[in-house]
Amino acid sequence: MAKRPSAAKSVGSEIKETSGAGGELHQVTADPSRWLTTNQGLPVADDQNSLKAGARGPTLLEDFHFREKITHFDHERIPERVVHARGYGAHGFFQAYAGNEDLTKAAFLCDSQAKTPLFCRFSTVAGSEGSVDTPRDVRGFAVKFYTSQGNYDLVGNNIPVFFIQDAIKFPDLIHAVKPEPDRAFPQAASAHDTFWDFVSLTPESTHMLLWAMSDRALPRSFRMMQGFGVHTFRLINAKGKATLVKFHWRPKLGAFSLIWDEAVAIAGADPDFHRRDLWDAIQAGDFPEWELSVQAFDEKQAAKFDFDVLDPTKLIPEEIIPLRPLGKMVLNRMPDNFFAETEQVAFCPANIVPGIDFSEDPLLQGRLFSYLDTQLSRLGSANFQEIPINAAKCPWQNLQRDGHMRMRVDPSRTSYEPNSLDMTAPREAGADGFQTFAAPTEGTKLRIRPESFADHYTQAHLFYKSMTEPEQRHIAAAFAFELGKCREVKIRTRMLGHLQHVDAQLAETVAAKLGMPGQADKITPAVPTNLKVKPSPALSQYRDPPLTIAGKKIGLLVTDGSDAKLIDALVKKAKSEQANVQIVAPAVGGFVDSEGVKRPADHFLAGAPSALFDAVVLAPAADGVPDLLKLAASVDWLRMAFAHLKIIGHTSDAAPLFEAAHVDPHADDGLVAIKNAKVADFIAAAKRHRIWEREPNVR
Ligand code: HDE
Repeated sequence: MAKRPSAAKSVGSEIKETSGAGGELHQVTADPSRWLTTNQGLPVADDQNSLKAGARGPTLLEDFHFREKITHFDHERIPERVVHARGYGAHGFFQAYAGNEDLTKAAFLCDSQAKTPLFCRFSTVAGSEGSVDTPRDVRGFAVKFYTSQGNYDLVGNNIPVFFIQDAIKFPDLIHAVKPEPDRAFPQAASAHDTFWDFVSLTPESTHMLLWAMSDRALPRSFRMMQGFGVHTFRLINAKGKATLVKFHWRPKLGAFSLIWDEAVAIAGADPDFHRRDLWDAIQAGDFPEWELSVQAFDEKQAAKFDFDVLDPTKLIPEEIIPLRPLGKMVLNRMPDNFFAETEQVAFCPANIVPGIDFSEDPLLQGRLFSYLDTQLSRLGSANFQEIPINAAKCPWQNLQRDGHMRMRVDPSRTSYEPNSLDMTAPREAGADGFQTFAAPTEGTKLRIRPESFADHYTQAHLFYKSMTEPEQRHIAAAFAFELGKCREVKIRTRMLGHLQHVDAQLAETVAAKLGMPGQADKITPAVPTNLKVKPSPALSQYRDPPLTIAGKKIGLLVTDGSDAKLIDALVKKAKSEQANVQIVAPAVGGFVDSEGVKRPADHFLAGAPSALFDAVVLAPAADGVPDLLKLAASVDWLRMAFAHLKIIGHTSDAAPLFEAAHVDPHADDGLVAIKNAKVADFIAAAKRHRIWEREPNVR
């Protein structure tokens, strides 16, 4: 055992500043040359046994070390977020492109030389902190920029619209989707009566429901997810000119999704699928990137749209207002401590900088209140902004004082303004500070929804119409699944009534899948659907997907005797395309390849269903196949890869597995024979991601 220094030397712990593009955070380093101490710095002699009255006697109250240790443990948990409880974050930076000054004076969007540190947290909405990563759900996409003018938080989602138009309905929406309060289930699922009861009585949610039932609610990876600011915001330039904008994040790897059956399998095989994916990528130096863009428009253009830009259930088709790139975000460092950073980070849409301003969207207006309020109870003190992950990285000073857990020591005699005693006290910045854009407002107090928010179906129709056939199939299947989980018939018939106004064919398909044709309620919309609305092809994920396997995982099934040349060729080729090969062997101890070399495995077969991979290769040795055939997991591996429409590479020795799984190795061009370790055809095919044409035959 290492010799420790004298007790006198071991008192206290060292504070070190960690650096990195993610910024500076206070981090306490564990120093192996120092003793374990109490919180007071007292070296602890024995951390194995509590202090007792006699070897078999009761523990003594005097045992201050035991009491301190257990008391701290008893208070280790804080309330989880009321929504977005399950999340995962990373540090990174933002770098603006040159030439944004016509739109905004925000320093971090104008200085193309600066790398602004940031922290980004992705989340599911409905589930608890301990729920799984892959439920059908909206994903949060929140970014805190530590800018030179203060923290700016862009707190968005991976879907560009929302369920409700007014923040006053948010508690109702969330109460409806969370586990039903009497029975406390289902967890992390919208497929239950109370959710569908609420949304079917809230027609404004129809557009968002189409998105939530689409593959967007099943992202393949945080790294392959778009983000949206949802509301209309304002950008203000140095001349005081305002431009209305919608924010968009686009992932460099492209936007990809899981298939529902796959998401269900993953939930069991790897509940941390998305966290692990982000962790693995960043630890491997494979830093994910997103481009930040805006759709920029003015009030005149807004007035011409056939929807209201203040209505958060509406989007602006990119074909009408194209995306204008502003800069890029790179995530390049995982937090050192999940609780200190990811759990304690507090985002707030009201955290704003000069050059950006709000709009009058009533959902946004409500959010401006809610976040600070919820954080006061979640983080327990008005001083939560002093926690390193929340603290501004530019200097900050004001006259707020005291409160629970105040860390900052303000030395001044005065903490009021105006004062004549301390001329160094902080003063207002005037024109150099944040100035609210002088937007005109109306004068009468009203509890009312504007008429311009009344069309609840046209954009739902627009979305459905803009999807490819497989995307439409998935939407119909998701509605049927979720409504199928509702016990109340009246909820199903009411929802079918709404779907008739979205799209007749969708309504019919869902009714048929539910075995309820002709049972839709008659619903008279306030504004009839404009069926002539022009589709927006940009809304589809699959119409024009990037042909790439960058950032993806290939599962390679091997046995003892598998071809060493093939394995090496696949790993090399995949690497050249920025993809990753993971070896799946019958046992985790590894396997001996055709050249007699013992190699490690990344997974054992029973623990790694093919759902975990984007594409698979079956390369067992002929001798290994009889044993593989005895394992249900190996037949399932192939059967599921086929059912999940994956690209499947195979050697001729794998033929008996195909027979056992009832999969025709020539069924379509997603099944690629690999001969003589030549893997180029397989990799080329894998860039297609999935074979959609296969789907009608397998589902
Ligand atoms: Fe949130 N939301 N939200 N939300 N939201 C929270 O704040 C709220 C909405 C979003 O990773 C809470 O600190 C209201 C839209 C994200 O920590 C809470 C309304 C969008 C996150 C809250 C909305 C979001 C939250 C819970 C309707 C996309 C997670 C914990 C008016 C544009 C941030 C917390 C993180 C979290 C309120 C609707 C995004 C309660 C009242 C629309 C990404 O304050």
